[in-house]
Amino acid sequence: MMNYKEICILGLGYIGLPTACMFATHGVKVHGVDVNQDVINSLKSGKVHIFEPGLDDLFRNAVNSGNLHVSSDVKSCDGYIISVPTPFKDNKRADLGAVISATEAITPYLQNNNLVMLESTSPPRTTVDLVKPILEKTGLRAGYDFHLAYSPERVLPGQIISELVNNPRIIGGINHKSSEAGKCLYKSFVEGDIITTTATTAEMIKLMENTYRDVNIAIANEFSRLADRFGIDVWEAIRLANLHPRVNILNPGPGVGGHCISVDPWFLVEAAPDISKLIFQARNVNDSQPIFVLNSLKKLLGDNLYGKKIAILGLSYKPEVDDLRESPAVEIAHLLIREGALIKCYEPFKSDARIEGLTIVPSLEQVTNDADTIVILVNHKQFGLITPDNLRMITKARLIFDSVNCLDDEIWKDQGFVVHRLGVSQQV
Ligand code: SAJ
Repeated sequence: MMNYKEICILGLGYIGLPTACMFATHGVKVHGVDVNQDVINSLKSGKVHIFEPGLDDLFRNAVNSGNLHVSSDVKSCDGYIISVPTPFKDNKRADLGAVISATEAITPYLQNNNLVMLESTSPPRTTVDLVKPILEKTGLRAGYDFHLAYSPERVLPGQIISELVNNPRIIGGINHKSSEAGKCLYKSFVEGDIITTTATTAEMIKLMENTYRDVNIAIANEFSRLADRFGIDVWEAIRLANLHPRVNILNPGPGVGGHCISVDPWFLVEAAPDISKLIFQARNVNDSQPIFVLNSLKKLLGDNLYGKKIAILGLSYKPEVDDLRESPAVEIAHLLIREGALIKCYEPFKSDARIEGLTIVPSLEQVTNDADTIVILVNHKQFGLITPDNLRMITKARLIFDSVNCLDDEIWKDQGFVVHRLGVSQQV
């Protein structure tokens, strides 16, 4: 069986970098490659360019082990892992440009017995229909001369380090030998089960997982709208419904963001629009949840938001991360600006963020000091810990819209504040 002594990881982002560090700290020499020179410069100077709990330490250990090197150029190795982004274009079609360039960058170095592993989330058949033909231009045959497989990354941002090691890992080879080669590579650090299947099944599994979650969040978001209409508290209703042994409704919120769940279902819709209507509808429900937040705010503040001073708490796409990609909170901030509201934003996990058109300040004091209304858009733990006493000292605002159910409105009411929660009708 193949022994992978040195591998090249193309793409040093949220998945590629932790994966590179993991291999390096488990005795595999890793040559990490990124096309972004700023990323390479930052890593070379010892600085990790993304926030993920535990990653700084893991990176330091990887560098100290002497097994991790980073560079802008690919080099000859035993194995290659492609871990580049697959965003979608404006027309909701997958942008596979980075996968194509990364695959092309490998071809000059590809040799007999090498393994090429795609990790980027991709539409079904990408490994066999797109990656394989590019690699075979070398004259080497996939599955015979070299191994080719797809392995979805399934780690949850915020828990990447432990999930990389402990989650079950799916390896989909284009044939049995390729699956076994992939298994051999990942067993250097994966402690969860490593299960083999075909490349296209592995691609589909990844898309099914995230689509399943998206559809389930969509039903929770739709429930929040129905609850608002019928005069009930959606959070209480969900909590009680979930007492049923076979029901587990997820949390409604301001929408679904991030680079995975709000993107991946489109890959299925793109590939087979005639038979993915439910997935399409769920995407639309989640994508329109920021408008529901806006309309809920209008119910509270009046239709005309012009000149209203609003403090936005939270811009990241979900709690406890610094990632603003596809964030519904950012979208809501833009919607409020379009309505003429005067807004300031605070994101504790990325206080130096810059987004065109938004005023982002680095503290709770600064975001609330001249606000009339406070809008909480991300369930960061620290927002749930804010007390009426804290706020009273720093702002005259007494009206709070809580889109994530992090405040107890009864407690705040007793302290002279009015808290409205998303999906809780104002006629309760
Ligand atoms: N959200 C809700 N309600 C919920 C749960 C989440 O509105 O009850 C929102 C979040 O606030 C966020 C979005 O959904 O905006 C997505 O967050 P998430 O925590 O559900 O997922 P991601 O995108 O951070 O990570 C997902 C994970 N997939 C699944 O849980 C099926 C992760 O395991 C994948 O590795 C990752 O996508 C990925 O890279 O594909």
